[in-house]
Amino acid sequence: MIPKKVLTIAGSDCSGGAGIQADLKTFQERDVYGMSVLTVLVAMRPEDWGHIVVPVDLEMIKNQFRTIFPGTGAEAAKTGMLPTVEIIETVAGLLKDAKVKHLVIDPVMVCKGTTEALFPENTKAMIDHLLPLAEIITPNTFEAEQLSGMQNLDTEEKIQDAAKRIMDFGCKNVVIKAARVFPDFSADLLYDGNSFHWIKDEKIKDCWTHGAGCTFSACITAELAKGQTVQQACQCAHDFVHAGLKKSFPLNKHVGPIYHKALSKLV
Ligand code: PXL
Repeated sequence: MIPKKVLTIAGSDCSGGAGIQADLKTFQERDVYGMSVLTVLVAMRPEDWGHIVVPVDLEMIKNQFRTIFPGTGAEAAKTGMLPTVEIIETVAGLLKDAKVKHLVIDPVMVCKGTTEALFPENTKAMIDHLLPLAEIITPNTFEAEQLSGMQNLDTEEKIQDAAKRIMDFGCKNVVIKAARVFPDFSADLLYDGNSFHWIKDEKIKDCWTHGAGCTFSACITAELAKGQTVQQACQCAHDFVHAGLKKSFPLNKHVGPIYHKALSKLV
């Protein structure tokens, strides 16, 4: 059995919980062959966990991409942190030419532990260039607010409305991660252009969450590569992250990642 090949186009989180590191751990757990195009290096100051962000040279991003397309091929790809407008436009152009079968866009705008959007000017570039290519886009509620122009996504109706607005930018499916919104349950909303599908679960209180978003989109990418439907892939990603959150752990005094091995240890 040859495993399906999948690609992540994302940043390096040297602390290992998010970014490329989370994606590759997830790919391994989901039994697909992970490959990477590195877009940015992120380091964290040990004193306050402030982020130091260094974009990768544009030519080197193109060279890495060519190793995979046309050099190798992949069944599915995802994007994560794309640090500049120029990199977003370049990656979008490369993906368009490569005609990737399944494309998952994780519109990373913030890192956990920081409150401001890292690169606010990138939102428009994502909307213009990346969203029209996406089979599915996976914003959290903050990112969904930025993309939809809505505020305070704190009810099911508002979240559904935001999903509709985001769909208008040309993607085929939207899944909004709303784990923190409701006091008594965690929830993700999948919208396919016709109907709303809520995935609800028990609320996990006081858990560490670093890397949950990257892991969620990576799991969807892996499952689409293996031939699952979008709805099956989202349910699987929900279960994978939920199990990982239950076993998340403190890494140092600033952050704690989800545990990528949790689901496979359960079954
Ligand atoms: O969780 C968002 C994220 C994505 N990608 C990289 C990151 C982070 C947050 O730390 O470092 C590379």
